[in-house]
Amino acid sequence: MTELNKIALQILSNGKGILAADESTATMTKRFDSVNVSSNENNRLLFRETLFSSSSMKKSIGGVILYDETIRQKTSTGKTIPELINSSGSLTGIKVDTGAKILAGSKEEKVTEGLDGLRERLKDYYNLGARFTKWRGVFSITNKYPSNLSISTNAHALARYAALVQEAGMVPIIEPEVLMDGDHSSRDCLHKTSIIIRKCYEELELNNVSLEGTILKPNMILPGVNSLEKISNEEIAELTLECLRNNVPSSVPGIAFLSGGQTEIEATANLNEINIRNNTDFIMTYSYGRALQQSALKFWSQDVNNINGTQEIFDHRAKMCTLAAQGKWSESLENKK
Ligand code: 5MM
Repeated sequence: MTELNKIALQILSNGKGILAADESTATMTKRFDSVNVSSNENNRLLFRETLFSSSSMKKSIGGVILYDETIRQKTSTGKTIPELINSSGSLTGIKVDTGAKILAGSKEEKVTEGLDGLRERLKDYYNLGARFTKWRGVFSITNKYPSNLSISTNAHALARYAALVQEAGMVPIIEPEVLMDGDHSSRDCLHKTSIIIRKCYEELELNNVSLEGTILKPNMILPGVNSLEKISNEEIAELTLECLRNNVPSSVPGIAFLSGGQTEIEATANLNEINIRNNTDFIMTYSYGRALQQSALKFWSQDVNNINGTQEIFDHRAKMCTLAAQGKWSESLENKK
């Protein structure tokens, strides 16, 4: 087993998953605005420190993805944030892309940037305590998109990023996110997501990325939010498994889904169905942002000093996700707190 494979398994095994707390300041400000909390450095730290010191960190959170601001912050007790995360046996991750920008040549689409100077930034992040990283490529579905240009430029960037991250001794999370926006069908999502994932692995192999030291962070296969299609959690699980079984090389140790705008319960129920049916060798778990934090944020916004109450809400969500990552969740457990 290589060192990178060990790190990937440490993050994903035993029902653990990832807390995606890597919102850029702009996104965090949107989240705070929605609950009327001022988005300043102290409040962002307070909310995140509250989550990272919750008791569920030990059992449910194998890794936390941070944003640049957070990895450099210190907690109220003087520890660094990576020290706080490590103290519960969890690993520190860092978002290293610099965001999705307009793609020259297909101006309605985006390409994720951040390769310039990445080798040097990775050294810095490793020294700050990071052991895994994240880069997110974004794709939209319409009748003409994603274009081949967007698929190949984003896949190429993801692969160059991943090679640099492994060179720096860290595990790259490969996140090609197909957005839920639009009125496309679940079949269309299956078809387009499959093409994108295949292209990513073609580029990763070309760049000599060792797949057993990577984690895939994909979307689930869903109809667009404006589609009239009705689909059950079971069908979502089957389509998602079909996509991953057919397009992800078997040397990849694990898959950690993004929630992408699903509600907390939807994201949990779908993950549970995926695990009940998981007939692959991949670990199937979560790397949720909104689906782990939404209720906790709402509660916290009522009284930012109510640390215990906020942690209780977060602990419940994390526990539900851990059960779903083992196919042991049921809706009736949601009310037993
Ligand atoms: C946590 O949010 C990340 C987005 O950050 P920016 O838009 O500010 O760059 C995002 O990449 C996230 O890690 C994934 O999309 C998963 O989050 P969700 O909420 O989709 O589970």
